[in-house]
Amino acid sequence: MKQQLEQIRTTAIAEIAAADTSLEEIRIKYLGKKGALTAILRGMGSLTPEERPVIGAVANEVRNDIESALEKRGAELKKLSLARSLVEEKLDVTYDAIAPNAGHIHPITRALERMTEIFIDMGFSIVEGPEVETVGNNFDALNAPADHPSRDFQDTFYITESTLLRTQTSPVQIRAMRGMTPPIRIISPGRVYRSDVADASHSPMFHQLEGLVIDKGITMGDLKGILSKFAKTMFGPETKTRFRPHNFPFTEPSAEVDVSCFVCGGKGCRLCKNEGWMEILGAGMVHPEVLRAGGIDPDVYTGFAFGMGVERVAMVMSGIDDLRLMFENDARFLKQF
Ligand code: 2U9
Repeated sequence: MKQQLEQIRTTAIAEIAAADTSLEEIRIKYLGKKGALTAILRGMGSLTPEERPVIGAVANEVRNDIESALEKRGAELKKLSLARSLVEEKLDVTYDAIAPNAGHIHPITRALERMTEIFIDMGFSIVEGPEVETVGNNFDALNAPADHPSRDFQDTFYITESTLLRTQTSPVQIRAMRGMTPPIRIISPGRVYRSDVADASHSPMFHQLEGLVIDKGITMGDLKGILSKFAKTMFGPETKTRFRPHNFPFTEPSAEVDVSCFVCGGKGCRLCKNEGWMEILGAGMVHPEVLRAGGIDPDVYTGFAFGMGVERVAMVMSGIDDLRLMFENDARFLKQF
């Protein structure tokens, strides 16, 4: 039996030393429940009481030797495999990374968020309202004459005789005025609808951002200050603003507002079509009749209002000259932003 044990030790240790992969099979072969050493230990019952401690001690020794040989070879193999992987598995740090397929913020949303943020920073609050409006809020309260062309069913999407898809966000501000007492300082961003055929500069749905300030003693100077600050923050600190007289039913006096081209600084370039200026806004002092329609006494309060098309701002900011690109949602176009 002693000889058998010695034999097991020699062959096991030789096998372990030669092993170059997993040692688990060898461990089971010798030390497992049905292993060679276990089988011998089981046979010890047939030994004499004198032989038993002698053979027991040898068997323990053989087990310890096999275990430490397994441990030693295990550590060697681990080192070897690390060394091998360091040589074989070279990392190419110049390899092109696979970019995650992230979504993009749409240029219209981006422009709208930036514009809104600038007015929030100047102390304005956001008001929102329904896209389906009454003719009363959309036209009457805004002083649009009964025969004003914008009222024509060819220009406006009527739902019934007295309801329509709002053509501007001003009715939201009419609603707000009725529920507030001045000072009022609000902006109304949102979708508006006009019965236009889509082309490079028209779309039957587009976004507006309008603003309204009402208090005692508000003047055209306040309007100029706010819009010039907005233009400088939005388009760059060198941006100038230019007011040209215009006519809107809801403001008096009214103006169209141009900003100096932020690409050429006013010299003339492709973006501003050699004008040096870009029209982006309309504005004016709120008409007394509109104040009255909003429940505000025009003998006590004055106010200014302005409005701009968000798509127009998004287009000049991203140098795009066809509005349809904004709505086609071609991923190849959107991915550029
Ligand atoms: C109230 C009273 C007056 C909002 C205003 C404009 C001038 C304007 C256009 C810009 C381009 C519409 O999107 S666009 O086609 N808007 O020129 N909007 S003043 O005036 C108001 C608003 C609310 C109670």
